[in-house]
Order: sequence, then structure tokens, then C-alpha cells
Amino acid sequence: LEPAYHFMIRVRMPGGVCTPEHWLKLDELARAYGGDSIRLTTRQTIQFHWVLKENVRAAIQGLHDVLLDTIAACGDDARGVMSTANPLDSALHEEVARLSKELSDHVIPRMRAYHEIWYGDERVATSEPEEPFYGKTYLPRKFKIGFAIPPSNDIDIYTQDLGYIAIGGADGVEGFNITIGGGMGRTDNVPTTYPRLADLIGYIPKSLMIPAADAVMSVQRDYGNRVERPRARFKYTVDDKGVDWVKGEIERRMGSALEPARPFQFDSNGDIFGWRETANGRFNYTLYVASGRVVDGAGKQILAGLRAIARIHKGMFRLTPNQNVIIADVAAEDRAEIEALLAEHGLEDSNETSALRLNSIACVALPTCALAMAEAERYLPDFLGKVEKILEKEGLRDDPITIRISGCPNGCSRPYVAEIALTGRAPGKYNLYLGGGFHGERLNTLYRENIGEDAILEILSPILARYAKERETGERFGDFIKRAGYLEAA
Ligand code: SRM
Ligand code: SF4
Repeated sequence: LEPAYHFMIRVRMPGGVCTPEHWLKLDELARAYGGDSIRLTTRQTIQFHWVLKENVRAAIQGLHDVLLDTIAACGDDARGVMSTANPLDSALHEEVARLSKELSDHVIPRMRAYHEIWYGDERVATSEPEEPFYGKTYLPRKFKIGFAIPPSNDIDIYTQDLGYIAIGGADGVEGFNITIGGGMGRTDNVPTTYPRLADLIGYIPKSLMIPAADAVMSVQRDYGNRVERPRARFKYTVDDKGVDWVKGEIERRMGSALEPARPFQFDSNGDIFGWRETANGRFNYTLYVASGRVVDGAGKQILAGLRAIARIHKGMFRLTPNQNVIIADVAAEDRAEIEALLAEHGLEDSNETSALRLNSIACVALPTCALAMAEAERYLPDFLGKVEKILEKEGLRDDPITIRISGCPNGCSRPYVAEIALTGRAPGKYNLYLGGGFHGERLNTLYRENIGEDAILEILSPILARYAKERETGERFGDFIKRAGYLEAA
């Protein structure tokens, strides 16, 4: 008898675009094979957990029924392409969503082996012998691409290997500012690994979107470190070769020089919750989902609620980079029905919580992540409850502060750009980082290593109290921490 091996399945969903038909299939598969749970991820897609080995094929074939798959959701290739998640906010958003899907289609591997293995397609002698771009050896490591539309930096552009910042003109997208070399992951006790903010290297017209991706990815393919896996990400290639050298190589391969970056401004990397009217008079509703875990619990039936909504919804869903879901493209006359379904499933007040909680992210960590050193998703609600008590006392309940927890230094919740971050070191022990930029523009600093909850709360309490009293108008928590000199003492 074989042990009950179980697997995680991650779906590819560029830009987090999910139709009601997709959602109903995901819901059906979650109930059949995935432990009645769908996990929204920090890269705008979903994961099933606990899929038994014998069910993996059926689950992947089920996804295929609605033309979803898991190609390039993992592996040393270009991963799920992210895109700012406020659908139909404007024509610009619609165009960027379309372009990000186009780029995603361009960068995924072409080989038919996936189809042969999972769908039982017959092997054909004329199948391409080799990947046209990836070759026999693919990339040295995973490669992440994202599209942002200022002022929203919800996708955390500075953490992507390759970022496109959309610059709008009179006729939609005119072009993109390009960022390269972002990344979060570090390996514990390996100081040569580190989080890195991407560099802004210039501007390209829209027509160069695909040539730019080919150029950047091929530099990494040809020059990335294939010897030391912990240093194989593109950010290290950029540091080892130098930004100017990499930029020159990109220009040479693209056949065109980058223009100077165009002006833009970000104001947040969070989501905007509740109802929001779009430029074409439709409505989007963003629902807070704690750590993206879609399950039915006492009081809140998120799985059943979203299933009921998907059955009647005429628009689409958008999964956000902050692990939340947008019920998008709703006609004014359909709002009441959606509100009734939210209420019926105990979800009407999900967004009525502290601004800290609405700006929180936790990675999966235990029990399913084999790399976890401490809890994250399961610890977040309790930990936030304790920080909220301090915030209530100091009158900060409605002040957005970004807080992110990862169960290990890999940083799947993008912790190193949060104003407050915990990364796991051992059960109940975390490294505490402070002072990241509110819209993801500055890395935070390691403040204390390997400490438990009591010590963390003891540190945060007086800093939050001072912030409440001494902050300047509009000053963000991370900026205050920096100005007040806490990081110099760290
Ligand atoms: Fe991640 C590995 C979960 C976003 C950096 N990540 C893993 C694995 C697959 C563990 C493993 O390799 O055995 C985790 C599965 C846990 C589980 O039980 O489900 C895992 N990563 C996640 C998700 C589900 C976290 C979440 O709570 O949402 C996110 C899925 C994204 C997606 O849909 O594609 C997720 N991971 C990220 C991000 C954030 C991002 O991409 O925007 C990062 C930091 C950005 C970056 O890549 O620099 C990230 N994950 C890593 C790393 C460190 C990579 C490195 O450069 O060192 C690993 C470990 C590795 O690759 O060896 C990792
Ligand atoms: Fe697992 Fe670490 Fe990623 Fe959390 S940060 S999901 S613990 S790999």
C-alpha cells in the first residue's frame, strides 16, 4: 500500500482574470480533490492543496475542461504574468490586461509534453524537438514578470525580474517604463543571497513589449548563474554583470535603445476594498479574503458564497496580488443581488476591519509548505488581533500600514517591501523587519533577529505610540520609522 502522497497544484491565470465558468470549475475541483479549499496566491492565481497523487491527473484534466492549465506556474521559466487588478477602471486597464495575457502566451514553454503527460495526447514524431526560446536547459531559475498601472503598485513592480510600468497616452497605452532585477528570496544564513529592488532602466514604446521580454529573458538565459542555484535569479546576474552592462545587452538584443524613463507616481501597493465605479459606469467589488484562503468556516462561508455569486455573475472575477478577490464588471442593477449573496454567506462585513488587516499578507507556510520554518497564514489572524489592540489604543485603527508574514526567508508574501515584516526562523520565532516603503519603493531593514511574539509586540508598541503622536501630516509608518532613526539603531 502506497502512502497517501498529496500535492499542491498551481493554476496559470495571467493577470488573475477568472471567469465565473472558471471559478465554478475551480470550486468543483476543490470540493472533489482539494480539501474544500481554494488558495488565492500573491501572484493572482489559485492553488489547490492536499490533492492525492491518484487525483492529480483528474484535477488537471478538470482544469482543461475550462481551458485552464498549470503550464509555467512553476519551473525554471517565466512564471504567471501579473497585471494591476482593477479591471475596467479605464480603457487603459483593459488594454494592459490584454497585453499582459499576450506576453504571457508568448513567454510560456511551447513543448507538447505537458499535453501528452496530463491529457493523454498521442506522442507525435513531429513534435518540436526543442523549446524554441528555452532550449534544452530552460532558464537558470524562475523568472517573474508584472505590469503595473500607476498610481497602483499592487503587483509590487520592484520585486519582479522584469516589470512594465504602463504609460498612457491619448489612445491608450503608449509604452512602458521597464524595470529589471527585482526579487525577494534569500536563503537563511547565506549572506550572498538577498532581496533586491528592481532598477528602472528606461522607456520603450508599446511595439517593443515582446522584443523587450525576449531580450531581457535571453540575457538571463545566456548569462545567469547555472552553477550556484541560490544565486541563479536574474537579480544576481544584474548585480554580477552590472546594470549598465545588462542594459546595453538588452538594447543590443532588442535592436533599439531604451529611451529615458517617463514620469510616473505610485501611491500604494494595496487593494481598494468594497464597491468602486469604473470609467464605463460598471462596478467592481473587492472582498478581503484573509491570506487568500477560500474556505467555509463558522460564520463566513467564502467558498459557498463565491460559488453562489459565480452562478449568477455576468461579469468576471479578478484575483489580486494581495490575495483578495474582485467581483468585477457588475451592472448597477445587479449589485443588490450580489450584496444579498454576500450577506447570506456572512461576508457582508469582511471588509470592516482594521486598515492594517486589509493591508496584510501571509504566505501559506505550515502545514503544506515543506520549506516553512514557522507559521504564517495560520498565525496571521491571532498576531494581527494583538497588534490591533495597540492600534486601537493609539487611534491608528484606520491608518493603513503594510504588514507581511512569511514562514521562511524565501519571502513569498513579498515581506521585504512591507512597513512591518516577519520572516520565520523557527517555530514561534521570527526576524522582524521595519521601514519598507508604503508603495513598495523601499526595502525594509532587519530590526531584530529570531524573536518571539512577546518581544515583537514589545518593540512595536512604543514605536506605534510615537508614530501616532509625532508623525507629520500624511507620513507613512515606514517613512516615520526611517525619519525617527530606528533603522540606524537596528
Ligand atoms: Fe513562493 C517556493 C508558495 C509567491 C519566492 N513558494 C514556494 C513553494 C512552492 C515551496 C517549495 O518550493 O517547496 C511554496 C508552496 C507552499 C504551499 O504549500 O502552497 C510557495 N509562493 C507561494 C505562494 C502560494 C505564497 C502565497 O501565500 O500566496 C505564492 C504563489 C505565487 C504564484 O501564484 O505563482 C508565492 N514566492 C512567491 C513570491 C511573491 C511573488 O512572486 O510576487 C516570491 C518572492 C518573489 C521572488 O520570487 O523573488 C516567492 N517561493 C519563493 C522562493 C524563493 C526564490 C528565490 O529567489 O530564492 C521559493 C523557494 C525556491 O524557489 O527555491 C518559493
Ligand atoms: Fe513556504 Fe517560505 Fe514561501 Fe512561506 S515564504 S510559502 S514558508 S517557501
